[in-house]
Amino acid sequence: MDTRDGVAVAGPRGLVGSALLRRLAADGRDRVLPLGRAEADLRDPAATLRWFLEHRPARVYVAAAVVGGIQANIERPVEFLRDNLLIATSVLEAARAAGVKKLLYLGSSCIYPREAPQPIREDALLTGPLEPTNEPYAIAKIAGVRLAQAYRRQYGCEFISAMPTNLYGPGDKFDLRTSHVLPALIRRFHEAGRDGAASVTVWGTGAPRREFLHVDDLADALVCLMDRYDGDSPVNVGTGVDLTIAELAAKVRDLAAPGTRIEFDPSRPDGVPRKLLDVSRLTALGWRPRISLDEGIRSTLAWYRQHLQHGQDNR
Ligand code: GFB
Repeated sequence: MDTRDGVAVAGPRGLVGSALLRRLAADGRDRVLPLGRAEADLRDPAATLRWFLEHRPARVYVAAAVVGGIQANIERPVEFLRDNLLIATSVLEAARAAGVKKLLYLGSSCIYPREAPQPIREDALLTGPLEPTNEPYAIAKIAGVRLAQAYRRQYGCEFISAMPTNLYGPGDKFDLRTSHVLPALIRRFHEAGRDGAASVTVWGTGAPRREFLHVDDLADALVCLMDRYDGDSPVNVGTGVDLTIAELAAKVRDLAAPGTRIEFDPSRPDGVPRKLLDVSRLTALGWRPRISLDEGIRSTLAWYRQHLQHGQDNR
């Protein structure tokens, strides 16, 4: 019997994977097969292939990756480059060998050139030098995207890839040293409110612009792409709207610790000056984000506070 009726989520316990599990469970259409560290070490091609041959999923979302904020990228370049390369090579090859019908590989908006024209179109890939603070991660993700395209061309595999913008939401990492900016701000302002601190220090100049997408909107977009898209080009996933880090900090402050003064620490890296995606390819498929940034920050702050209360802070 061909049991290829399930959908595998590689990286089911991360920010993206856990959102995908929620989205797929709500859908109820598919048998969902979590593929995390407990199931197989995805850096190991033989272990990964064994899992695929045993479970034979019909479709696969590749959300497994070593990820982190600007500081983690600077401190651990080997894991960001090596582990992400290994994950891409072993999962895509196992999916081909096991006859997976469709696979969606997750890239990232940071794979585009640092000076790419804004909003960034998919065809800006590899047209210029990368942002140095995340080059190892970007190189691994570019290799993954190119590998998905190579499997399409050489083997006719239905492998596609998506480029999400900066993500946030429940289940994120709130470690101040290694997290992305939004969870770090939520934690800093929450703690400032709790301790009655007069000010909060935000890294960099506050001038860089970023686009933020709630991870539940991302999961919805990925399901849409899995259902409706089959092409060689990666597809950007974002809201099409950005703001400065200073504006973002003010939003979090107003919700978590109104009245707190914001100070900037320009000795910390700013990273890429702007990173706004052109999302016209995705919106042409009829997809739109549903969660506004204000609503998303409010619900993520509530999630953080609730999980702190239960002693499950992600430190
Ligand atoms: O989210 P973030 O670490 O990643 O930083 P990138 C975004 C901006 O927020 C930078 C500033 O300009 C930071 O200097 N920032 C301000 C802070 N305060 C903080 C803070 O407390 N923590 C952090 N982390 N940032 C990442 C890549 O780049 O984008 C990853 O390094 C990934 O590989 C991700 O691709 C989507 O947007 O600069």
